[in-house]
Amino acid sequence: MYTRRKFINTSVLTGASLFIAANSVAEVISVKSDHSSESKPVVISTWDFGIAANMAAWEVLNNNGRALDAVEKGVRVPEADPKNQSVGFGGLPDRDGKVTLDACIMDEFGNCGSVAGLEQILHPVSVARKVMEKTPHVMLVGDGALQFALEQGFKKVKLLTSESEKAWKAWLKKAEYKPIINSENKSFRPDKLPGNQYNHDTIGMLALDSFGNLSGACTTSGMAYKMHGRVGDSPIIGAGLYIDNEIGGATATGVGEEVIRNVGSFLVVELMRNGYSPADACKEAVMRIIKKKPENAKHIQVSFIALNKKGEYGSYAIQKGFSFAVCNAENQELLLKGNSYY
Ligand code: SD4
Repeated sequence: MYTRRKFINTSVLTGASLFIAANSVAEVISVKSDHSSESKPVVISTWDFGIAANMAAWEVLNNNGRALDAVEKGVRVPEADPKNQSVGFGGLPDRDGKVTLDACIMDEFGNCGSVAGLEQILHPVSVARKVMEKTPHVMLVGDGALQFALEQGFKKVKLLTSESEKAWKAWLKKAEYKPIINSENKSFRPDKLPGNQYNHDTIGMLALDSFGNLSGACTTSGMAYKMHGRVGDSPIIGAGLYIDNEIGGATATGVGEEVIRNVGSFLVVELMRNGYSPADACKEAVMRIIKKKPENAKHIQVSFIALNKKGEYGSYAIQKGFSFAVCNAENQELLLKGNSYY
């Protein structure tokens, strides 16, 4: 079992590729494409912060736990991290200064739960799971979601950190809603903005457990400075996340409106049903978005990751700089650089 961090450029089709992730041990790794060989259990998740989240999920998977428990445990890590300004605690607020959270979860039986516009609760994914398990509904929003969370014993917390409040106050000076391309590539990031606020957004996680069952979760504070009440793709089953235990799962990050318009994650799973590999399915879903609005697509980021029933995985993004983390018995801290259109 290896625990050293690895960073692979999956755009290289043959031969060895060498990448050095910050504070990590460099390794030379040979990869053939954006798919893995078959393996289970396995967990994958979006962006660099997926490494820490995967490791929490791995504790469950490695003890023959259920994929559903793994994804919930995994995404709670970035939800609780105040330094991460795109998920949960410390998330950037909407234009009115309110941190509103969106999350969903889906299991191997097609059960799912979701919350949108939830305020003052640290772990929206766990509220989403309660919606799934304790109500006859799939989705609760706003005050109703908060009321339900409190009834279930969740406690109110202040989600707006001083750093995120400072960033919002700086934004208020111009108050222009201009989503900035999410990327781990620093060249996309305006220099003057504080913190790491535009590095990445949203954790989407997919897991295949040792019983061969799939589950997924997705959680976010949504697009920074959105209108109060705006809901993105992340809590919408079929858009931000979809699981079909016969086929595979997919999840999305990026400009949620485009993902919703194309029912992105459902599309990726259906493409896999029709024989596409996870990477090719993600690519086709991204191409659908680009084809519909080529001019718009130049300026936005959308990325998908997918995992199939065999444990093969892949990703595709509009813009470069998308990364996703993979954790299995061979590697606990693998970071893959996703292929992209631009
Ligand atoms: C949303 N998809 O609210 C989320 C945010 C995101 O990169 O992932 N941004 O639209």
